[in-house]
Amino acid sequence: MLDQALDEIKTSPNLPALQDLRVKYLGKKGLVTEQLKGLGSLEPEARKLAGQEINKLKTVINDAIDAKKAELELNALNEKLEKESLDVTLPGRHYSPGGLHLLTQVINKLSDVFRSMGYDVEVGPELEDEWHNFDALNTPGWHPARDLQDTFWTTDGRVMRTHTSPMQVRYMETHKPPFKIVVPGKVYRNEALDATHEAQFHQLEALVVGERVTLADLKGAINQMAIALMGKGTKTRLQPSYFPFVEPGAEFAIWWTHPRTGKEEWLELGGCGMVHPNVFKAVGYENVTGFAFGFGIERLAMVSYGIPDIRYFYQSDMRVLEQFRGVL
Ligand code: FA5
Repeated sequence: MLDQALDEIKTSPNLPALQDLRVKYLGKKGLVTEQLKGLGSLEPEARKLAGQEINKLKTVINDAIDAKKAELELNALNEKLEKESLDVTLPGRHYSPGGLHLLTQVINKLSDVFRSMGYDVEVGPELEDEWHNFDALNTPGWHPARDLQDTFWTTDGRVMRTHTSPMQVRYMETHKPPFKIVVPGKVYRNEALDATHEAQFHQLEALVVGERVTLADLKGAINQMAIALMGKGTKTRLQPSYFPFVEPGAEFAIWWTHPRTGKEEWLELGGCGMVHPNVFKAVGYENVTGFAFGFGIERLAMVSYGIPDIRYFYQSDMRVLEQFRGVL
């Protein structure tokens, strides 16, 4: 019986099974206990010997069970610890970081440049009324310049702004000069799309109004912006042009070195000029002068980063987005 008992104890798989063996051998009706009960029928001398034998057997089985119990408990504890353990050597989960769109990065950079020049950065509505987008900017309904900016009208006669210039009017209606502001934002035009024309694009508008603001200040501001964007020694040029809301008006360009071809050339950026007296009249300003300029942000980004087609900005092509993640 001892061999069998020890064998069963040794191979017992877990604590409940071991407890069953304790009951089987040492319990009230266990095999060893039953043997003790049989002693009564023996002679005293034989009973003593048999009693000693059975007690020895009991002790051996009991010790074996206790030892096995300790072993099983230790195993269980180790298993539990293993389950709860944290393997700090595992590689972390990879999350691909998002990034700002190239246009957002360029707008942020431009905003920083102008803030450093003392300008406030403002935003305005993309859905405009005719007054702010055209009439107050000295462009009444009959004006041929309206055709240059054919746009999207809503059925109630409002317009998706064709440029950021309406914010000149909105800002002057609610603020007193002197001030210096820039307004980056989306604009919309009913365009035939091609590599350099989108129906939705971005502009940045600047407006400076005060008592003695001059054309020299305009040239100085454009120069300062160009130097901040392209570095020391950058040259700028104004060429006479026409916009109904400025007089005189000009187109401005930056002399720069193309980052890919290495060639130096004039980069036409946008329009500018001294605020037209009719615009001041429309907002009730007197005895002030001011300048304004506005340019296409895609245009600037395209030449800066060698982007050949404006449509890349709006196709959400991951290859394009990733190429320009965190460039600025
Ligand atoms: C204007 O929109 C004037 N509001 C600029 C201005 C502001 C003049 C203040 C005077 C004083 P223009 O229509 O030329 O001007 O557009 C300005 C710039 O926007 C262009 O030089 C070009 O860079 C960009 N642009 C115009 N149309 C598109 C288009 N369809 N897609 C992408 N960029 C465009």
